[in-house]
Amino acid sequence: MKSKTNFIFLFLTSVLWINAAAQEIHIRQLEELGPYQIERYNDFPTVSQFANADIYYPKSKIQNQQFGGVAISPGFREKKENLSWWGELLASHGFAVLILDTNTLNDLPEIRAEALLAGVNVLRSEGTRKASPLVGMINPENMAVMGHSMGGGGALLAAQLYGEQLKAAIPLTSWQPDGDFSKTNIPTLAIAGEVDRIAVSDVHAFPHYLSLPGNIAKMYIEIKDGNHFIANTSTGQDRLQPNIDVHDLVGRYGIAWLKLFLDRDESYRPLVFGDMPEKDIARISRWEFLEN
Ligand code: 9J3
Repeated sequence: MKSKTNFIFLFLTSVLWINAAAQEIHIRQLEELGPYQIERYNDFPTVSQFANADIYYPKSKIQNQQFGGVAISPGFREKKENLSWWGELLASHGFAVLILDTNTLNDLPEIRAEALLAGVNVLRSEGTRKASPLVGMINPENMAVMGHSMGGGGALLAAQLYGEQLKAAIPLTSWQPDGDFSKTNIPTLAIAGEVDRIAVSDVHAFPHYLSLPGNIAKMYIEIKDGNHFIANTSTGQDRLQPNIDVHDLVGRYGIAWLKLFLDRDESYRPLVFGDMPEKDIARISRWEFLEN
């Protein structure tokens, strides 16, 4: 009897231990480049809503494998290079990613929202254009928008205006005065910086998050000591430089959000809504979510 209890105890603890270990491996795998080799091109038919773009995509060995798509807009006076690391990361994990340059560097969020929708539609049409490297590779149903600052405001506006054409939004240190996104109906992950002096989180990202309705999946992650550029590429440019390196953390949540809500892969749910590892708890100043 005693040994049977011991056996059950050992069995249960080892199952829990194996689960925890598997989870840790899973977490680490999302903090670096993923399994796919990355390809990139920019010679697709032009559209009027943005100037040009880089399209990053996973090189697949599987015939007719389809991927979801993500359109990304940079912020005020920024270029696509300021978000290029997302293109590489997300493509390596199995997404087609279009990062655009706006028509003018000063385009307001409303214009960036239209550019993002056009970007999503470019990805869709690249999936059917005969000469496109992406022909047959795009799942036109699985589309998301992202953006930094005014591009984050644009992503929120696009999510609200065109939600029926999209599956998820990820605004990065979003900027939109008096932004009210209460009509949004797609899962939205908001990333913010505690010491953002440009889009102050208490004025922009946090109220944006709070304005989202209570019946959708939504999450707010605020990076402790993080500036306006924590989710940007580290380019070395003084003005647009992340002050601390949290790409592992925001990258992991970004990938997991898209795996869960674009690809509908439920195995990522614990990575999104489960406990945050201790090492990351220490790096955030505010974290709120509704799972729904
Ligand atoms: O996209 C952004 O970084 C917003 C910055 C900003 O405050 O613009 C004011 C004109």
